[in-house]
Amino acid sequence: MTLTTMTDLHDLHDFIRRLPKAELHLHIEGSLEPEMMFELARRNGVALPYASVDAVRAAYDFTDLQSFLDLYYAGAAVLQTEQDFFDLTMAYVRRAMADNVRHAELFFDPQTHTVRGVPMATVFAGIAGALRQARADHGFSSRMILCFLRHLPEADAFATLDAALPLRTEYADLWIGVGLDSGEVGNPPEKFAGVFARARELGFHVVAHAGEEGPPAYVHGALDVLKVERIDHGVRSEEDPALMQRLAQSRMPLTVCPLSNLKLRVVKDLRDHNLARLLRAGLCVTVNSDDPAYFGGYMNANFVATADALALSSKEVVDLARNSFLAAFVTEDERRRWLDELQAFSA
Ligand code: ES4
Ligand code: ZN
Repeated sequence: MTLTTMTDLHDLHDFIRRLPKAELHLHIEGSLEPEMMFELARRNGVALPYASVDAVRAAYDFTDLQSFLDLYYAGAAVLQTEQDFFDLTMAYVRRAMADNVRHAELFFDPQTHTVRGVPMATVFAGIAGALRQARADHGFSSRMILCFLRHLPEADAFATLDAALPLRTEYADLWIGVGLDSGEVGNPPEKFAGVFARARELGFHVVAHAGEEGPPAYVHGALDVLKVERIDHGVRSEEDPALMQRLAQSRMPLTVCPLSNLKLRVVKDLRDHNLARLLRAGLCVTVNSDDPAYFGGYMNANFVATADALALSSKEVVDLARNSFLAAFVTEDERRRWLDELQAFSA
């Protein structure tokens, strides 16, 4: 590498770090760092099947989505009190702010917690408490998206929505949408047609994971049956040219998570990732961290690794950040403010 290209890369990395951006695909339970896992296990008297923080990190050698989910659900068992959810969320917000994330939409999985006897109200209070404090103290903007676990029956999703609805008024400033996550293959969007119709009638925004490990048909299903407003991941859409046309024409946002796709072996090398091709085909692509404590990096790590592996231009990096604000579930005033900031930054 020549000295000039090294300087250019350093400049691009610095540019990425300072770039204002939004994160739209983040599972708050996936931001549980091993250090906090140990701290909460100690605080709550929970036994962990690991001898040390290093042993936890060593276990993060995944072969596919399910091999990750097994550890992710086990790790979440240390989350018990409102303070635990508060601390988890505040730790994420600090990392996000350090990466110049202006706005974050947090996925949370209530079923992972209610099944262990943690009340729905405890989960909401802890996460929302931290997000409200971050807004008051730092002007950090956020929203919450309740995700249904797709490996469980639709009836469980209905019960989860019913259990959360009494809290809607109290958290109206934050809880604005529902999503669909967990093991994709064998659990197509159509399984959740009823509960998504109900959520839409209630005025919630709707998103779903589709085309991460599942086929393009699941992306079609999420669009046609669930009527989602964004596709989470969606990288396998590239296998279906008609779907690519449709996504480009509608500017349907895709919340792509490059380091997640690498860690879960959706791609075997970041240089094989199709993010740049999707972007260059006119799709509304965004970059996100998914489960940063498990996949090796928060927002800027995802941006930097992707820009390097795919030789993204500074214009493309700005396009990715602009897409994140365009795809956010915020007021037009908020959107305008961030787009103006981005414009001024990149001028
Ligand atoms: C997830 Cl990467 C991913 N895919 C599907 N469901 C999830 N839950 C947490 N991370
Ligand atoms: Zn995800």
